Amino acid sequence: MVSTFAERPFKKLVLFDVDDTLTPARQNVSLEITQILRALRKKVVIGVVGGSDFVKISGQLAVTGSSVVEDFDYVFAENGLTAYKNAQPLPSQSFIKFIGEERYKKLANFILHYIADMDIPIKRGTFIEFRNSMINVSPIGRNATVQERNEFEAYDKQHGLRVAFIKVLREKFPDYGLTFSIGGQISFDIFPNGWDKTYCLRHVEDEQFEEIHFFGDKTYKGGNDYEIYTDPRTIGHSVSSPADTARLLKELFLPELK
Ligand code: M1P
Repeated sequence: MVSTFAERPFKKLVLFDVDDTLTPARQNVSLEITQILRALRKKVVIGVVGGSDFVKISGQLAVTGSSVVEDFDYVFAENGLTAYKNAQPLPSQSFIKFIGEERYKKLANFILHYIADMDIPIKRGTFIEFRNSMINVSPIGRNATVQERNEFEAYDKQHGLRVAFIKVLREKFPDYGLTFSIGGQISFDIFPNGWDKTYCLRHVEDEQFEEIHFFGDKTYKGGNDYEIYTDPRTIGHSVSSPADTARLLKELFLPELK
């Protein structure tokens, strides 16, 4: 088989989560990380796999004027349900087709009632974000500002709102075949079982990489990096921030930059 990436000296793929791995949460990538990724791409194949949709991932990573699909060999948005290889789109999947209109309506109605009954310090707007391959549910609402996000995250750490919400949803909809995953600060994602970040690995099988590395911060059980981090097909690296990712990349792949 002729590899698409024959010019790279190592037949390895390095995949990255976005928030708190390549960028601060919901913010843009730094010049330092961009330069490290460029150096890394001369040696190995690189990809990004995020829970957010393509527009958001693109906004966070395409800050130097170029496009995210040109800066990464693989771009996997919504866990790889929206995917690009060499800037070309790969087949995608639909949440609503999987779940069906009637069952979705029951789920959405229950979620909105539950949020209406939640007594939290503030609420904003967009409590359910409907995406191609998942829905994202936020008790405060997705229109929260950065400051409001940080406050909600701290409040939730104390009160366990999202964990309790997910427990109720699991009990109420046991036969829906859904996974509930906390990936960020103010929300959680709901998608069909198996449509977690390991989904993206099917898109890279044909290249037969010798190693697939994954860097992520939410690698604990229940975090949205857990499944791909623990998958036998990957070598998982748990990081705490973009600075930690940079440090580890230099140690493992780029000793010349140390
Ligand atoms: O990428 C991680 C998560 O980022 C966002 O989460 P939040 O808005 O709660 O910080 C969302 O896009 C979520 O879907 C995603 O998993």
